[in-house]
Amino acid sequence: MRNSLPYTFRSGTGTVATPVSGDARVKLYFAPGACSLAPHIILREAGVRFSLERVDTRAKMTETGADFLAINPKGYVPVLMLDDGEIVTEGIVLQQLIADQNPQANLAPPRGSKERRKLEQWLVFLATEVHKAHIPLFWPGTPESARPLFIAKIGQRYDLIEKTLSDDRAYLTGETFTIADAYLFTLANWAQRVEMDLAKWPYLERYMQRVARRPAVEAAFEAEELKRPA
Ligand SMILES: N[C@@H](CCC(=O)N[C@@H](CS)C(=O)NCC(=O)O)C(=O)O
Repeated sequence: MRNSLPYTFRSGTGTVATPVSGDARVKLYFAPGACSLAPHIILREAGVRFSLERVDTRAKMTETGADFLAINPKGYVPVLMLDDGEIVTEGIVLQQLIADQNPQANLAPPRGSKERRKLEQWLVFLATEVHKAHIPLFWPGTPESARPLFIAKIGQRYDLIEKTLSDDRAYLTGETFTIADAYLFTLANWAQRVEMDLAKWPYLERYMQRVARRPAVEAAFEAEELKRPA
């Protein structure tokens, strides 16, 4: 069945929870290569101590046998469990929380600033226009005839991103890597999976290579047992 296992980009061998630090204060529930890769990269960029727990989003079970719906009734990753047990869901909320709690990492401008509003617009654009446009492509029941429509819509969004990157900026909002870059990288990394060729967007393609070389990204790929991007 086509794309019946949307987020297992490479079958992982790990079957136990993956402690990243012996003194982890927070836990990220993730599925390999899914949108949870964005907060995973951000946690590493921010130097946060955290642990990982893999989720089977179809079976709604975690790798330790926990009922995932009891952790997040919405049934999807990412989920961040804070050190006091608070459960936080919704990717762009997690991303901003990690950035705001670790301002030294410079992953988001201060709240209320003009620069922050620009970043927030990118985050919402990525969540609602790019991320969500991919989801039907992962559903096993999506008719073949509908796939080109979704792919064309994602392509339109990449056209805009390409135009933004075409002034040779290193990252989406300029020369500084932000949480929006972790998110865009995670989403555009699905291109092969949904049979899109990023060569059509050369600035985006080069951007992907640039972000892939960041140590935090390499470490996140290794921890999620993902195949390294080309
Ligand atoms: N609104 C959520 C959507 C998260 C989402 O789409 N998660 C996907 C992985 S990328 C998932 O876990 N899907 C499994 C499911 O919905 O059953 C967010 O932005 O965090």
